[in-house]
Amino acid sequence: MTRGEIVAGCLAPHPPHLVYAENPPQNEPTAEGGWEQLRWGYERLRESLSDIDYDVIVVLSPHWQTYVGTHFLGLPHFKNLSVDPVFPNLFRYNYDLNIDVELSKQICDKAEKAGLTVKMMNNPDFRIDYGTITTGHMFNPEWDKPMVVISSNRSSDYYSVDVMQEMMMELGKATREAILDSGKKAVVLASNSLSHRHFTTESEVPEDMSKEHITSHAMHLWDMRIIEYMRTGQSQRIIDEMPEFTEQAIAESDGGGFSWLLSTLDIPTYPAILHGYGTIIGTGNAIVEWPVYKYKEGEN
Ligand code: 2X7
Ligand code: FE2
Repeated sequence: MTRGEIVAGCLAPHPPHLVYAENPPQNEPTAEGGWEQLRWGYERLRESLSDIDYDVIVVLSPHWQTYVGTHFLGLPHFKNLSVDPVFPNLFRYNYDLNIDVELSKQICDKAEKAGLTVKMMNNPDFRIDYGTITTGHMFNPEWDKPMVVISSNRSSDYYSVDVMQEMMMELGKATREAILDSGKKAVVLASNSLSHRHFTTESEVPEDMSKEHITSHAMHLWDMRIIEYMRTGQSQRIIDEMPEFTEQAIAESDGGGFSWLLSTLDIPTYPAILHGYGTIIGTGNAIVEWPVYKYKEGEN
């Protein structure tokens, strides 16, 4: 069998406002636009990968929170209504999602062999979280590729960011090895915002962009620092500073996706492409692509 490969990795944030502002037929509420900088960023990401061939999208979402180990969606098909618990006024999305169960199981088995606690999620009535769906929609609005969906084991809450990161580095290695063994071509997505301190009240018109800005200068400085590391191939510095970043910027990297992503990519030293940055209710969000396809992945 030919060796599989990771063709690209992306930071692909999931504020439901992005889907709301797009007005797709699957979402019930309607908007007058908003958050264009980020939505154009997703357009650029999709365009950048439009000629790249791949079989499966692998995503880790911080809003599927599991406290005993890492879980994987384990049935071929999920169809239901997903409602954001905080923003039901913005996100009521009818999803229809296909899962690559074979690859999910392969990653799950590799992770178990590495000593992680894992579980396949086989409940057909399980509601998929809005993080997975928003990232899934913004990355691939046609929903024409199967996905592997990985939960966020909340070890940063239960232990610490350092313990979380160690576990996510292992999960990333297991994910990578399973993809290479599978013979498939995969895109890996970490679904998370950067700085995550948000406003506590919503403006009357949620898409009123005159109200949108970062919550503080300190959050801005952290976001720019991490973006600069990504753009200059300094992934190891991100890993090294992850505990401080996560704690000081209340970053959504607490869910483990960012550490997992960098580990699946083998801590890349080449520059990532920044497709867009913008704030959503004060949080910092970057759309970033690591173009692995330019660097001959899978030949090692
Ligand atoms: O889940 C989110 C998020 N990460 C950031 C901003 C707004 C809403 O939801
Ligand atoms: Fe979130």
